[in-house]
Amino acid sequence: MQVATTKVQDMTSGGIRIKALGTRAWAAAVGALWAGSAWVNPAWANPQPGQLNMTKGVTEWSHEPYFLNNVALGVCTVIGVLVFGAMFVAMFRFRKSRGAVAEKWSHNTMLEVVWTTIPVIILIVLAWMSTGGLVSFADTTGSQMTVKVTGYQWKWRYDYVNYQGKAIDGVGFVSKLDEQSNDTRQLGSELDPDAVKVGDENTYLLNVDKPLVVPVDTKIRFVITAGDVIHSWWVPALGWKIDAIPGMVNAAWTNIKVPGTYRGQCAELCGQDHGFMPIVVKALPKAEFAQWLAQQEAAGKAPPATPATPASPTPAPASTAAAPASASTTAAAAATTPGKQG
Ligand SMILES: [Cu+2]
Repeated sequence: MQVATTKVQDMTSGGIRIKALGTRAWAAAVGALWAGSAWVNPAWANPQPGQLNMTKGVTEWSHEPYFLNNVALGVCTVIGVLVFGAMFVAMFRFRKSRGAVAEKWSHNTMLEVVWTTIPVIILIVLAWMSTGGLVSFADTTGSQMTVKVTGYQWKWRYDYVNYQGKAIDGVGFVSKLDEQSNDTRQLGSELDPDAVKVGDENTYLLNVDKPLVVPVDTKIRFVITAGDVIHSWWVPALGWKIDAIPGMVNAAWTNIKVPGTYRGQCAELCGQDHGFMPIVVKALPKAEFAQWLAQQEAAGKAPPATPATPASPTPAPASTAAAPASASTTAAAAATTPGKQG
């Protein structure tokens, strides 16, 4: 099994180099643990009403935080039972009315060493486990696609930057709360939130007019920022959320394994309509996505641009001044200009 390859690995993430001990080994171990069972269960995708635990998610990476959460929850439960158990035994069995007399000693070195060392060990183990996960999560190298996500009060903008090594031109849109949810949420609308549905799924405040469409089985890099205040882009099924901060670009990646529609919300209190800027990610099989993208690119170029007037005196010198005379740049400019207009 791959777990044996526990080497110190160099990883680059947003210009920060992090050395992670055994990240791959850890990722492989988690992968092996969940392999086979999980990808195919759509019930693990979107959180359900009344669901207690996290969702396991549908991406290559999402099982890792799910697993870590369960481990940490298990540790907390065991500690809770032991500590509260000891407390209740002390309170009831050794109470004054039963004639208990308090001991006079106040320190026990052995006991103090033990109850300091054990938590330290637990914390180190948990930190080691989660650091490996965080490092692999932040490593966006080898991405096959880039999408820029920008948070605004109170909507999201998605710009498709590149796909499979090719730059994408002019595909980007604003994604905001769907009309039915928006009508229903208005004060005094008297519309029923339970009636807002897509199929059987109640999508009140969880649907948008234009979802972010992405392909499955593709390492997608998200670069995330904001135009006004801090937002946070969170789709539980992807396994992470990341802050969208004005003036900063955060990066994260995902690789969705199951086609489907995954819903999320802004997870940073960002103003009065914070609760009304949902996120919808629609993951399509690769062929369908390629089709969708081609349509979008065509549509982006379709609007009748200003008539081609190459003789106009102002643009011509400006463009020669901006790109002084390299044959290849001129050719590139010549190639792109009609493309954009046509
Ligand atoms: Cu927000």
